[in-house]
Amino acid sequence: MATAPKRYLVTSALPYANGLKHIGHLAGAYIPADIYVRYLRAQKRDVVFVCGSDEHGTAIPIQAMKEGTTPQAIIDKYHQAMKEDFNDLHISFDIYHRTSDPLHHETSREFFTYLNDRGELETKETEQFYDESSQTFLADRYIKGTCPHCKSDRAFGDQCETCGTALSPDELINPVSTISGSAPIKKKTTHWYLPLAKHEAFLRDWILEEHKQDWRPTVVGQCKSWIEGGLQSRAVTRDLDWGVKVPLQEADGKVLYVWFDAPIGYISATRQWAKDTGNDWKPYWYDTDTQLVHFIGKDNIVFHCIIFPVMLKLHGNVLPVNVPANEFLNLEGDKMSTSRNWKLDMRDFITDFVKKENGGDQCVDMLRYYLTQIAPESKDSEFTWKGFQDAVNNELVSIFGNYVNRTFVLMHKLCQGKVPKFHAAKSDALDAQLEKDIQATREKISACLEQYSFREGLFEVIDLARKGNKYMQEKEPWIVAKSLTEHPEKQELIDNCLHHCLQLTANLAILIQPFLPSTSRKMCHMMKVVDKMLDWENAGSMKLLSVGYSLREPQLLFRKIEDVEIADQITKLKHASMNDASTPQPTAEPAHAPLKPEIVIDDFSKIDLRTGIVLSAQKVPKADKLLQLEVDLGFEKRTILSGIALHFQPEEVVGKQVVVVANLAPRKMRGIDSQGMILMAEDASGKLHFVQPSSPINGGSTVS
Ligand code: B3M
Ligand code: ZN
Repeated sequence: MATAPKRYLVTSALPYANGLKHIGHLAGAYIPADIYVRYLRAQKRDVVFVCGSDEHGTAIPIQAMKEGTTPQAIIDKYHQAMKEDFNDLHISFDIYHRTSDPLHHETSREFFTYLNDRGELETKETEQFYDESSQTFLADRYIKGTCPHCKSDRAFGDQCETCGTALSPDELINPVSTISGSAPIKKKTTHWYLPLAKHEAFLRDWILEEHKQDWRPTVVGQCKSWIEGGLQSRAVTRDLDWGVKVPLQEADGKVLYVWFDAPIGYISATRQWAKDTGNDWKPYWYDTDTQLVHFIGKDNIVFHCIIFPVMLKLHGNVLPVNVPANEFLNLEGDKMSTSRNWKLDMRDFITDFVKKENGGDQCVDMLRYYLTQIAPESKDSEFTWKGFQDAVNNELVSIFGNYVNRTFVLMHKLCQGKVPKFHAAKSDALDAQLEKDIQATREKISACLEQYSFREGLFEVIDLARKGNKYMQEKEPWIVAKSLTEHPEKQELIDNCLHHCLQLTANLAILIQPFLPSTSRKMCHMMKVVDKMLDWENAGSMKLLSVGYSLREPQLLFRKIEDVEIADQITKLKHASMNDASTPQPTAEPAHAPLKPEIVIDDFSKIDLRTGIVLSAQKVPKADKLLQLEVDLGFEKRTILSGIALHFQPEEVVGKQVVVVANLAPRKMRGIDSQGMILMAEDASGKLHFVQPSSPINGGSTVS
């Protein structure tokens, strides 16, 4: 086997700081990179994971115009927001930098100067579109028109929004200025160009020969059609006042093209990381034993596989060893689109799931799970809320979570909460098979991750948990336990089964770690082991947990996703897209329930409202809407049936302060006397919320 390379530099595409990013971005460039990096770190390999905000280009001033503010305010707002969102979703960058940073300006100017001084750039005077009213040259997003390919009118000077084709302003049919809406004139201007055609032989050799096997076919395919379509010189400067100033006197009023400076942002980020941590950044960009890997979406392929590599080669840097670009993620049967508001922003998921009472880290891992399971690695794929619910409920909860939970429950019940001994003399073929499966799975997952096949790698982890369930089912320790009084020696069979189940649990914690880091950490807590156990080299061992070691009580790893949650999300999506972002709508009057007939104060004062605390909660058999609550009113405890089971899990309501109608006549439901009623508020989407005192208060306090 080849020796592992010295160091890795892993990058995720720098998102434009012109708006929040959606889960398509997350699935394309961030989650896979994070899995890869966590896997490398688990092997103690030297890896730096860089990203940051792309704060240049016409997209920024255009967004500022839309929001009626300055470009600086826009980048500050969205840089902060994106950084927080990535953090909330546990994307573990070593640095999240930004291209407005002076260090980046310096790095980009140095890069440009290096190329220009060596005659690698050429200048050309051409006629370009110009908006007379605003006295602006119309590059990129400053000009729009009809797409020559798909005839959509959402085509810009750099790309068609509808079909994704890369365009130049001259190709647009009926071009208009997006600043003034008027038809542009043509005006002469000089720019610096990167002559790609000169590097055709290099690109052919490097991509179409050297990497034709190990890069994704979709990536090689796109490169091939670019190369064969004839490589044009690319302008690397623009007439704009927003961006990195071109470091030449004769280039006054010009900035570097955003796609020239943005990828250099990977280098600036590495430099900043090195500065912050006292490391040397140079080996990461100059030593040939560096493995540079760019994670991107398919719309960025040409920049990362053709243009930036040519720049890197000319500048004497390392080239990427792979560019695992993903295809697109659709949403509920349609292309994700910011302009049509058909999308799920990372932030929306964070607000609606992660930061909800029953959310937290488990919801982060649920999203990471589903987005990896459907990752558009070889073709476009689709996010559906039903798919999300099925993945969580049928795989994470029913297979993985259930396996771990059963193992712990049985170990507490049948082995005094301790790791039992393995009695080799009683070992059988099932035990041996499980050992083999664990070994083989580690190898398979390693191979998948080394080849950037994250979907398949994740499948292998779940499949191993599935095998664990099967093993336990075949061994049936709970049945064996019934014959212990007559055959006490059978305890050894129980011990063997749970010993193996526990070692498998520890292995699963290692193997799931790159994908679902929080879940793995929760498992370590339950097993009372330190992070060190998660080192990848430990996977495959059947000695991870020592015999006699006592473990904690199980915690549920994942909750179920309820029907109402996904119904709410679909309603929200449809509602948002009706109120399309491009056509701001007046906010609709909130629908409200009609008022009931008037009452007098005496009517109201008959109702005795008291505060209480929920002591326990359980589902009522055969009544899917009811929870049976035990509520402490201070002076007495009450059993109350409440119709909230579709909205809350029993464990979520325990400990809650509530307001109870305390003098309501008892009512029998499902054979249980309900002694009161809990007050709930219902919002427009039908979601229930507890009516509560604003701060903790003794049970039994009056409410009036
Ligand atoms: N900001 C475009 C994008 O987000 C661009 C990526 C830059 S990576 C160097 O699709
Ligand atoms: Zn088009």
